[in-house]
Amino acid sequence: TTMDYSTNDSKPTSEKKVVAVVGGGLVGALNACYFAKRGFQVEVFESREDIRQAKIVKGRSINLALSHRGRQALKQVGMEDTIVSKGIPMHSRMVHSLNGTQSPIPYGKKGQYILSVDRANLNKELLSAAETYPNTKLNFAHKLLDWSTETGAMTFVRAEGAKEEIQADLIVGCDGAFSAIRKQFLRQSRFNYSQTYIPHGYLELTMPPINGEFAMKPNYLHIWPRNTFMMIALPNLDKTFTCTLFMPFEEFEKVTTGDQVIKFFQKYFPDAIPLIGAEALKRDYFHLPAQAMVSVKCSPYHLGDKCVLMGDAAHAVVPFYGQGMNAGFEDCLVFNEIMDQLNEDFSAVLPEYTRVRVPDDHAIADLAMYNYVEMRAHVNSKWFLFRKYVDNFLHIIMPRTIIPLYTMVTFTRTRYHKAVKRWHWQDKVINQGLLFCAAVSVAGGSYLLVRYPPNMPNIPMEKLWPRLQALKSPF
Ligand code: FAD
Ligand code: EGU
Repeated sequence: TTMDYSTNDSKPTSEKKVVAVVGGGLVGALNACYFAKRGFQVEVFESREDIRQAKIVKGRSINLALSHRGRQALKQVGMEDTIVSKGIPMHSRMVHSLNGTQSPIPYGKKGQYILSVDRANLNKELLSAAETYPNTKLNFAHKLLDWSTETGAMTFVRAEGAKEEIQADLIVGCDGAFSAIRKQFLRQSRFNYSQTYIPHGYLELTMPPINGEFAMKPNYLHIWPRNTFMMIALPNLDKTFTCTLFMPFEEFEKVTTGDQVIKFFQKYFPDAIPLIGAEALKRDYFHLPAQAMVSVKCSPYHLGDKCVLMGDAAHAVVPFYGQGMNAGFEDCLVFNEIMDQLNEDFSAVLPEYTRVRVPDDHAIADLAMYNYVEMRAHVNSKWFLFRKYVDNFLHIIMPRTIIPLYTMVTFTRTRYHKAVKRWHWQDKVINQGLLFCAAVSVAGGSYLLVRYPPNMPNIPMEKLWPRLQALKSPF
């Protein structure tokens, strides 16, 4: 038999260091697989109970758009096929106009698509995958209270309120946008941090099947762009759609009765009323309050050789590019690549991870915020359709020169900051192209005028004057 010495799995587990992954959400669970695959002793600490046993999981979005970066990260731990097989491909957006017209706009070439995946299922599958490694232990109902930057000791509160102290060689903070691990970073000198709540909130509504079938075409990301208001719907395996309504909290506050909800939908999303159902809409709209959205940027992502942040803990982004989870998954993949390059030496890997990853995560945070501002400011359905047509058209006539930004972001692993740079460069090329076209038109037109002068009646000046006078006053 042949041995594969290229992997780092050769050391016996007992010699390997202990890695504590704090947070068993999407990124934490995936990270557990990555560290377990390398042979570390992995301990996952999650504040919630085991979601695989819990009945209903409250909290954020029900489904998410999974794209290339996320898939590549899943592939590396052998999870891509499992997840993709339970995802629903979305080949195009379906843009809903106010008058009910639906216009599809493909994401790319045939065979290029994103996937609608169920968040809870994805989380469960990743936790179970992590658990298949004998060197992984999942600790639920462990809420991190604080940790010591001196000793590295973490303090957890258990369900009954009892406290527990735990030590590890490396702490990986995957505890989301309101990270408790990050609190210690904030006390460090030269740590940069910014957090911005946007004025919009979001609300999720379920669109049930009609006669056992999807109420709208299933293989699309449905979108109702209405400037300040926006709705998005992603399909689920149970033939429902999850609609996410985005609008300013100020507007949410104005809608307080069932009748006002119907009035509001009649004005902005009339075609969705019969699909969601007027009665369900009146009820479900008030089921949960609108949720806030926050954008968090910070740097560095590491503290010495002891602790590193990944996923939303390092960079919460607003959901207007469908990249939060994808970027978080790519964090794990990039960290893993650096672990290969630098032989798992934490004192070298952690700073390198910060150096490589901060510019990219900051770039996607900025892009998502830019798209939020853009959509809110002037994106109605006509403008959205127009922009996407122009993007696709330019790409078709100059496939190598002009690549739409969302294509680089969604369907490639082009580093986010490189994608932004290229986007600016493409903008310059397009503008210069337009300027060139304008110049050619003017020059060509002038030439033709001189070469083929139009046959003008030759009127002497003294006869022209009275004519002009006549034009001015018809009386
Ligand atoms: P989380 O999913 O927040 O997980 C953090 C985990 O840590 C949780 O399980 C939590 O219980 C646990 N935890 C928290 N505090 C502690 C503590 N003190 N001790 C122990 N455990 C703790 N992304 C996409 O890629 N595509 C999309 O289409 C998309 N759509 C979105 C739509 C909306 C409306 C929103 C809000 C987000 C969307 N995202 C999307 C972003 C995506 O949800 C996040 O980026 C992703 O969930 C981040 O994963 P995470 O594991 O870093 O954080
Ligand atoms: C928001 C909420 C359409 C899931 C951005 C596109 C999103 C998703 C777009 C949510 C939009 C907006 C892109 C994808 C995706 C588009 C994208 C946004 C999934 C620029 C569950 N966005 N989202 N862009 O191009 O690249 O279709 O909640 F409306 S997937 Cl805001 Cl590709």
